[in-house]
Amino acid sequence: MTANREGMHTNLIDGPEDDCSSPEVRYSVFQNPDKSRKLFCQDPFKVATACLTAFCLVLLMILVVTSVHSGKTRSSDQDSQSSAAESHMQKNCANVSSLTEELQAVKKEKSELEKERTQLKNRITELDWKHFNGSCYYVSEYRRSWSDSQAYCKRQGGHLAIILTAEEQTFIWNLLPRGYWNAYWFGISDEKIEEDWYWVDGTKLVGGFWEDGEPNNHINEDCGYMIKTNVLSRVATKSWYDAPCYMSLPWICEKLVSS
Ligand SMILES: *[C@@H]1O[C@H](CO)[C@@H](O)[C@H](O)[C@H]1NC(C)=O
Ligand SMILES: *[C@@H]1O[C@H](CO)[C@@H](O)[C@H](O)[C@H]1NC(C)=O
Ligand SMILES: [Ca+2]
Repeated sequence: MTANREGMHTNLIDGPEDDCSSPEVRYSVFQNPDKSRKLFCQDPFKVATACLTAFCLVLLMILVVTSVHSGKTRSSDQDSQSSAAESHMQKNCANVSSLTEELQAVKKEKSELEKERTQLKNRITELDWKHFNGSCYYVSEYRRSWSDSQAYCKRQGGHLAIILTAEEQTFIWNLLPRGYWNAYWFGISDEKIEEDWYWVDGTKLVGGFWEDGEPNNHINEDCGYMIKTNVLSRVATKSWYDAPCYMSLPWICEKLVSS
């Protein structure tokens, strides 16, 4: 078998009987095209090379065609992808605009609810105002400085309470809860001129319901408050003290009854 192969090999290379067998001829083919006839019958390498070249060309063409085709396919994939992305974007835009509308509606509803809440709050606040002789009085639950308390009362359409009669003083005092030292700002101060007490409406104090020994300006005290303690012997008409205006205390507002 080996011998046989070797024989074939020898045959192929040497070419047995024809004149193609000369090595000179074989290798001169490349340099001399005139000897084409001889070339043709001759070299099996040549034929193989030609075949391989042809085959290669075909392969190359197939490759090119395939790659062009697949390129096209890919770009059409990209097209469909991008159009899908586009429609997705359109959907999202539609979503955004519908959400924007919804947001607008919710905002409107929110502002209406806030309005309603304010009205309800006002009505509840109205219930906190107690009526006496043409005025309504409000006792706060929170604490503020004297001027912040006055600002609060002003926002409610009133002012810190101005107390002109013993009946009015007693009515207000009866609204207050008892406590260890329950103190409430009302509308009097001597901030401008020491010991010249004025009401918040600019009128001068006449008389008043001070505790004995008050006001004493003990630690530069320019604002008036009244107390209602746990001591039952204390009375409404001797309940006023002075205190530093920056102190945080609850307060009493007064406003005219609106007819
Ligand atoms: C938003 O888009 C998604 C799909 O993209 C859809 O299911 C949903 O219902 C849309 N929402 C609105 C509010 O349009
Ligand atoms: C009731 O109000 C009027 C008008 O403000 C006032 O003149 C009068 O003194 C007040 N009466 C009492 C008891 O406070
Ligand atoms: Ca004072």
